[in-house]
Amino acid sequence: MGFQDERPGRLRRAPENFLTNEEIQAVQAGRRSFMRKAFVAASAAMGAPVLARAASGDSAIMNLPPWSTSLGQPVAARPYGLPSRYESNLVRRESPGLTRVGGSSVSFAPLQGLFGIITPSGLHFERHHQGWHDVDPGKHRLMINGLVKTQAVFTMDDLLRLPAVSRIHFIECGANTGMEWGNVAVPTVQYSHGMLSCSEFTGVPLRDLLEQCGADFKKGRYVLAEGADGSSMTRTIPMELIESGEVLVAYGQNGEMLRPENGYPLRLVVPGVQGVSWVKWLRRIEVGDKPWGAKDEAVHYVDLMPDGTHRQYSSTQEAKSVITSPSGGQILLAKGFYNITGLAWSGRGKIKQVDVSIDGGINWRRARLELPVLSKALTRFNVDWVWDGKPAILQSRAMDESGYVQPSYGQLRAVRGSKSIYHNNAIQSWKVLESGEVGNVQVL
Ligand SMILES: Nc1nc2c(c(=O)[nH]1)N[C@H]1C(S)=C(S)[C@@H](COP(=O)(O)O)O[C@H]1N2
Ligand SMILES: [Mo]
Repeated sequence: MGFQDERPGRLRRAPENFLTNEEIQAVQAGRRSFMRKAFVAASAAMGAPVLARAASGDSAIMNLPPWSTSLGQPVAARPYGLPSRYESNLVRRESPGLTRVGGSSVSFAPLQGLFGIITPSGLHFERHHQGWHDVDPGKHRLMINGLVKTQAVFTMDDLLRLPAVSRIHFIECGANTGMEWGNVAVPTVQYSHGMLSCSEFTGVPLRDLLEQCGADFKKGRYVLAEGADGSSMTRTIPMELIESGEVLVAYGQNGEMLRPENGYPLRLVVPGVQGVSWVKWLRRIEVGDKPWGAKDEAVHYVDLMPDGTHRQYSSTQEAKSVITSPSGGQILLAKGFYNITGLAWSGRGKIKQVDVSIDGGINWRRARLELPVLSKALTRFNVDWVWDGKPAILQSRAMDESGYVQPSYGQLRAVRGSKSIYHNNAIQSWKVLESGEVGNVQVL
């Protein structure tokens, strides 16, 4: 559902769409009228305007546009499909607040404009410690060594011949929502929660490869995963996770090969565990009897606790949720019906319940969980809301099947203090002003 607004070449899909910086500036400068028309029509789409448009003979339905009576593009015009040119605003973005050092960079997924639970591969967030590469799959190898009977080197062809599984899982960087620890309150859900994506991954269970090599599962309780890029990305993965069969050596993402930015041709998929363990451009797996204490686990991705100690090896992403629309940077220009929608996820299994509050956590209502609800995958929730035009604070709170409930900032800080960067799963609040503008606020 969408409609053309007065500017040529622009399609609005309110209220999910995210305003461009120019639009936000225009609104802040008080030039609201040019936007008002578009937003009123969309946000009241379920009411009188829909009927009025029919009665008055809306020219967009009465008159056929020229393309309706002419020849369309041939299939050959696009051997590989692309989004409509009207969707050019829905892109990954780099946070203006984050410095980029060489190839070390982050791009955030535009959660405010996505539907369902699968992230389109071209909008999957990116986190590279040393830039990305488009690796020749014919030359890529995976070595398995350490506490194994026979060391092995697999080509991509070898791996593609083995029995494969496909599973839908979320990946979240441990640093997602990190700015909020310092109450920086970045403006949009893209920047506050966009280091999060969910795909169908296809590959071979790492357990099967280790069995094939005769791994010593008794002594070898840890596995090192090493990437081939310049960042020397290495992470220790506990053997229990691998024995469960969940950890995949994956080459597929959403039905095609991985994208280069996401580790083509091979990455580790470690469901429920923070993104850094999902080693991209995977080239070596070593079985060992103790954790390696590599830089990316001993020094990075650690949590500074209130008593001054560092919590290392945090791995499971605890239950978390966020309302993606209405969310920061969006504007409601008319009272009336809105579909509050968002995402919930847990590294411990399935989401069991999501509650939504429109008054900053005083009253809670249960949201509808949309199917499928999968273990360690994003779950879409929706709840009906009729905005009365008064200020409101929108929040969502997830509970997973282990009974864990997503904490408020007060509860999280009581345990974790406020010096952390990583692993922030607190309840997010979006404040709706009387003007309809939605912004990021922190509620304890
Ligand atoms: N080889 C390698 N693997 C890597 C990284 C990297 O820089 N190099 N970044 C890690 C981090 S910190 C995250 S959050 C995820 C991001 O995966 P994505 O870029 O596919 O979203 O990859 C992880 N795997
Ligand atoms: Mo990360």
